[in-house]
Amino acid sequence: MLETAATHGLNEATRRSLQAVPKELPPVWLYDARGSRLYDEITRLPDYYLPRREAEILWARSSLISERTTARTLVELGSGSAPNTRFLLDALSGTLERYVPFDVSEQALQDSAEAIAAAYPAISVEPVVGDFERDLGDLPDAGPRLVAFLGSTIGNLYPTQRAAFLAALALELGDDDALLLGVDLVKDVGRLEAAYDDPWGVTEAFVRNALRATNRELEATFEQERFDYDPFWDPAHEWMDIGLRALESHVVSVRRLGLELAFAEGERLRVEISAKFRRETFELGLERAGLSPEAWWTDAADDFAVVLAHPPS
Ligand code: AVJ
Repeated sequence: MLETAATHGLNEATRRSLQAVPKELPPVWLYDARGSRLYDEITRLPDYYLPRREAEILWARSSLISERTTARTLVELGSGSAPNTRFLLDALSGTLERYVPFDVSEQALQDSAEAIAAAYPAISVEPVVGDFERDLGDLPDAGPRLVAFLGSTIGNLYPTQRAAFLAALALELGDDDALLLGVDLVKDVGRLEAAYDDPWGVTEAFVRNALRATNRELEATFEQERFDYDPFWDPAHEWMDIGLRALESHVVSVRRLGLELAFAEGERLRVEISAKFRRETFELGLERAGLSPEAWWTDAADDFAVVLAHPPS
């Protein structure tokens, strides 16, 4: 693979994560073409309630969102295959001219861009391949813009990363732009753990796919049989800690990074966190980033929230 500025950034982030304690892989490795397909399968699992709760909220609130934002451009960060975006595209049909899906997975992006372009011929679909933590400067500027970040993907970020990301976004947004966030809420531990450990092994296959991707792209030598799938709820941080645990002590090399990684028996490799939120602290975080929370909508069961925020005028 050719080393571009983008892969260089990812490679260096991967090096830092693998040398951290605990060892970690950046979650971006989850979303190659196969990983994006597996994630689509996750969204249909009975215990993975997130997309359905978000759909319930968007279904009820999208016309209000449309009235309040009158968006001409809809930017969607981490769009993936973007099933819930259609609620927004439908509701915004009176003002919307352009849809800009933004994702790291080129394949998922192309597939969803084509599907949306076919279903919404009046809208110009302008996909951007990028990492929302690095490439926010590349967004088109025809306002009013609505920037949507759905599915609780923001839960993948650590608190400091989240703060930096929201602050960077606040600087990008103009007076008539708005931000729409989907966030998963703290709830019963049993339900959270069930959402990340299904009996069919789809979630496990999705997480293990990060090892396949790094083996392929970084010439790493991870062996699946030497790791167990190990997701758990971390009550102190209020996030799901999702990763793998080494079954025996062994060494993994990551040739393209020049790393030899020694795993002890029982040592973990974290692949992602999935933070869960509470209203008060989440809104405080928005304000600290320079954003004004304007609406907090939840589903009937209070499982999930959709948040509308503006840059302060
Ligand atoms: C795509 C980050 C929202 O955290 O729920 C699902 C990823 N990982 N099952 C989540 C995921 C395992 C998902 N996000």
